[in-house]
Amino acid sequence: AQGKPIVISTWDFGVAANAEAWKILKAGGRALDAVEMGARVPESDLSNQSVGKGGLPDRDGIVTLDACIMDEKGNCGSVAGLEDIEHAISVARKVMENTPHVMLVGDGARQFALSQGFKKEKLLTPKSEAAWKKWLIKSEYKPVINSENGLPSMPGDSKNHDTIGILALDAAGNLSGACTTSGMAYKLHGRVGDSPIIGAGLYVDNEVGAVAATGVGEEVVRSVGSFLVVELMRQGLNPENACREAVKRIMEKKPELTKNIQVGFIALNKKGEYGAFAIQTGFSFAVCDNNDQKLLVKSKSAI
Ligand code: SD4
Repeated sequence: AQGKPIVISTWDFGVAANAEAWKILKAGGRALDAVEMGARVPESDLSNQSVGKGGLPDRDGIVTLDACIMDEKGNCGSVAGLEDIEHAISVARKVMENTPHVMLVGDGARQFALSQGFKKEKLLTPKSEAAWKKWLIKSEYKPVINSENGLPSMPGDSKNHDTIGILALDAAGNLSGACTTSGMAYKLHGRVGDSPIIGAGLYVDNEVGAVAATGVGEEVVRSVGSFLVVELMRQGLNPENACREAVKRIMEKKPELTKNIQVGFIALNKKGEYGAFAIQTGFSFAVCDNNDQKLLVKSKSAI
């Protein structure tokens, strides 16, 4: 499939995010606005415990958000370890547009958000607090492979989700991307994943394509994953093969570790062709264009 406009997003909740982004794209709007508005959907959705409000906390019980955004001109903005603010992606956009910087962290990011008019909110919901208290009993840090269809975080919680990465190509032919998450549940306080790191969790090159990552962020940071996938597309690989090659490199470095973790990439090129690849099966991603709104699930295919 190919064409424009088009928007693709990670995981099942990408469907709802795409629907919001599509409102902007179908009206001829800018990819940057589309990805921001799309990313805000799971940020406010309390039913997922991995993005924005309602996200699972770190091991000290504090919800800290990581997010970044990048536009067609190579402008980017990012926040890491952001507390008390629901829409990390919109704060990242303000960093991009209203400061001379790319990245703000921790209390500085929070103060900046408040100065920009964002409201202070309690991000830890009773449901996530209960999950954390249950986790404290054993205190084992074991990232779930696909929280979409892997182990529930607590009884009765059949659906949990991961990071949202969302990539769009607008009617004008411009690419943008956004990535937002509460990070790995029960991480050390102060841990930053791949999602707010330009080149790791997200990369956009308007000449070539856009890429976002999900899964265990440490492996994505180590491989500068999203930048790598963009560069592989520049060398001529189609989006799926570029994602496959990046996954393969991660697996080859650590064959033992990668048996038990998930890392996945989604990619969209300048022509509107898209693809994805992940270490483990069950990686879902959502696609929305003029023809269709669909959810695709990657089954295991050869590396
Ligand atoms: C992180 N990449 O903080 C994120 C989490 C994630 O599927 O995507 N989980 O490492």
